[in-house]
Amino acid sequence: MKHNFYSSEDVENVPEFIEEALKYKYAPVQLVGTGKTLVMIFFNSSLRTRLSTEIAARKIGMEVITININDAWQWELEDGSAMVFDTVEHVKDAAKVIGTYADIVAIRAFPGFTDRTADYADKLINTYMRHSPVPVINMESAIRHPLQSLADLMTIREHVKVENPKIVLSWAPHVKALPQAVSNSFLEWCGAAGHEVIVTHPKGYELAKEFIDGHRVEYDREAAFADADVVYVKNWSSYKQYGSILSKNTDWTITDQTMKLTNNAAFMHCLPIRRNLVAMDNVIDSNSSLIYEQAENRLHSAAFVLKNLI
Ligand code: SN0
Repeated sequence: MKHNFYSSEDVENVPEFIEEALKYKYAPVQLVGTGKTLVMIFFNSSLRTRLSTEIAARKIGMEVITININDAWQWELEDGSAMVFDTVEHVKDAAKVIGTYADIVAIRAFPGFTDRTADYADKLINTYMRHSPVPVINMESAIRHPLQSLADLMTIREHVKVENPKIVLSWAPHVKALPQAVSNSFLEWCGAAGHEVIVTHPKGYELAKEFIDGHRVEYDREAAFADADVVYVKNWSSYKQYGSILSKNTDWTITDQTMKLTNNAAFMHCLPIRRNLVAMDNVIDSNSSLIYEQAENRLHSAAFVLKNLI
């Protein structure tokens, strides 16, 4: 594994990495993190990421310090700008200073949704990584959520016993404009693991080419769901009309009728899920639902990544 955990590109062999992460899940705990400190920096809300990463770090012996950025100085990302407005500290100064205290740094920073080019350059975490003397973990940046995707693929490997599963990524309605990060990373990691994904969504919700390449878009939802073995559901806002909500069409809510189109597919979602909007209670709570298995694997994916970086 490379110096940082930012995307699937930081892992040499993704299928092997998934297998090793699963072995590590059931192996006796080793205190490889003793005497080391993880600093977690949050620009946005978190439940699973915050708890699973902190508990994973503590389990292998690390100390953990978490800061919510609202409690700290606002960071400047541009080089050479005169900092006469709200930003107080340049990200490169923060990265260099934190790197003298911490052994690993983990960052969550969602997209701003005002400037697609800036969001897709993933400026905050990339600038931070460039200046950080210590490894950086992506805890969901503007465009990627690799810890989630690793846990998702571990879950598929463990629970979906079909040789070459048909995996569907389905858009679902939402009341808020959500990031594309979870969907982008799911496609990226599935591709690296050798799975082609059938992506289904209303017109206008096409994901960025760099993530959709190697996968297939099927606008006909029934055709997409037919014989599926895995249905991964997620809302995302439009990439084309960047950050917009183009549809709140509840025909796209996942119901037991939708699931009946599949080959008794596993239902997956990264959580938090808006119940009876994204999917109905009886789907979320069905025997085919893997949502808690995915969430549990967040602990093991984080522990495996931390161990590798140490
Ligand atoms: C985030 C997202 O990227 O979609 C985090 C998912 C792991 N989800 C939300 O922000 C949900 C917010 C809401 O209002 O439901």
